[in-house]
Amino acid sequence: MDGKELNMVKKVYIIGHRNPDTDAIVAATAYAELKHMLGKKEYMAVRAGHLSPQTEYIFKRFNIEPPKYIPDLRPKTEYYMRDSFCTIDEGTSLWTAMDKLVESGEPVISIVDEEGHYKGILNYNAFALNSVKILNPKRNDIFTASLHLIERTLNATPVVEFDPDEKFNCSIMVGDDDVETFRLLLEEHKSENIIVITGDRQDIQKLCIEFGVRAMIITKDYILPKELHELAKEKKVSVLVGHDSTMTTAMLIEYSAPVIDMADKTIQPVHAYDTVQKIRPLLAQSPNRCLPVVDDDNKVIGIISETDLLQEPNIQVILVDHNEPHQAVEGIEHYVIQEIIDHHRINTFTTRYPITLINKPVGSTSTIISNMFRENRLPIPKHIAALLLCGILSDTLILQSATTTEYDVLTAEYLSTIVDIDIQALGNDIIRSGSHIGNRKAVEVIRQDMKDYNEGKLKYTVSQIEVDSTSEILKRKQEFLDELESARKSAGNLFNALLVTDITQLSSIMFLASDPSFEQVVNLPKQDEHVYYMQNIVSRKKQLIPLLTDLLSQVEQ
Ligand SMILES: [Mn+2]
Repeated sequence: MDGKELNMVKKVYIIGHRNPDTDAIVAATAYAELKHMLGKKEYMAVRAGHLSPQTEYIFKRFNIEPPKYIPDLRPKTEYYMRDSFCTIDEGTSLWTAMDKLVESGEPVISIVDEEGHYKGILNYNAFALNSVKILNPKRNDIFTASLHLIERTLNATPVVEFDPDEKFNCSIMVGDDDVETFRLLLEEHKSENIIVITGDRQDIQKLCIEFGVRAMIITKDYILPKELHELAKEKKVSVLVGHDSTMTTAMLIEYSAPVIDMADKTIQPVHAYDTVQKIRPLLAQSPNRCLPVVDDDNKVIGIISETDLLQEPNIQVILVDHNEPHQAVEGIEHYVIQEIIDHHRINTFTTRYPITLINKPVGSTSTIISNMFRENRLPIPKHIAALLLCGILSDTLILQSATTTEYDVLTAEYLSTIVDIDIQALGNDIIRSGSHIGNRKAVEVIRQDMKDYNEGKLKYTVSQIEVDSTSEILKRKQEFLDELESARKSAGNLFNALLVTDITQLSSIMFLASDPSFEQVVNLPKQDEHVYYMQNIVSRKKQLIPLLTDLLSQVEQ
């Protein structure tokens, strides 16, 4: 497989703007449902911010799970790692493990315990280094193994066997001396777990069994005589019979050590949630520029190398209800954007690939999504129709805002027949659910529906809230102005504004915290110090933003 295939797109996030309003959240939810109905399961609605009180009310009312919250899309390990990888159980013999390492073609294999927890890595460096230490003939051939591991490495058959899984330190000896000389040698190593490799020398075989060595390995398929077989059972001496010659057996047996003894246990794995920025230097320092990836439980779930970071990430995105980069979730520039579905002015990204860009001058993104169901000849499920209707009514102030088109009205009527709820009644419920300022902090109200804008080098924000009456917020005027001013200063903006729309009057007031260079060109009727009256203005994007853009052109840059 090449890298492209390995990093196949696993998930496509459908996501609205930061500080999402109802339209952004329901459009994402409904569009993901449409994709699922078309058999595309990899699409998933997510949200780039907290639910506003209105959106929360709607999801609760229709008993629907809101999209998952994603605080940012900064590149993370899980978006680049490969999840096709092999691991080796820590008890596997070094011989089998090396075989697997060579076969995998990877520079590194993770060693895990029975439950898949990370224990260390096997790579060629660790093998070479530990070979010098462990397979060193000066160390008297002492290494750890078990009879089972030896059997598997040598392909040997046990004829008499005791405690095959017990791990012990072995001293290997080759029984090729004269019997008396060999007896002295055995005496010398009496305290150790001796494993003797021997051929068809029955005198040596008998000596070893009587002496009570830990195990005896008979080479070249020689047969153990019946009486020695009985004696071995009696003396509890294990006997294995292998196919190879003494020389090959002596060499292979040392590869029976469990692989964990040859592992590099100093290498720390990376976490799936680690940012690419964090793991880049770790990869650069790692012996093979390649590291295992673990989950919260320290279980190995993938592998990542420096080359993987050069591939496209395995997630892509669809943007709904916005197209300006600074309104999108942080980190968006790292991903392929498949589609943009929106109803705002175009001030958008350049893309690397052709994309589906649907932008219609209608009252809500929900209107566009509703009609995509119809274009695909798919029935709109009742709960999705309810969400989409709320999206339209919320964005158009119950079909009254200047952005409302005939298309929105017809779509809302169509949806209301599916949901079987009166448009005006539902509209009143949802507008009211979002309009209570009550005891909420000014900062919370301002951030709930705040959008960032750029005009050349000038930056500003406009927040909006819909209310039953402006008197409550006017009583707390100073608190709101102070909050706008401190947010403006910390962001280095020209101004931060809050549009307070009175849904009973279909007019607004605007709180403005501004640099004097802008406020002096604002020629709107003043209702109070830094508070302007905006007759008949209810739409931020269609009425207020063009007006502000005009005023901005008069500011000396
Ligand atoms: Mn919208």
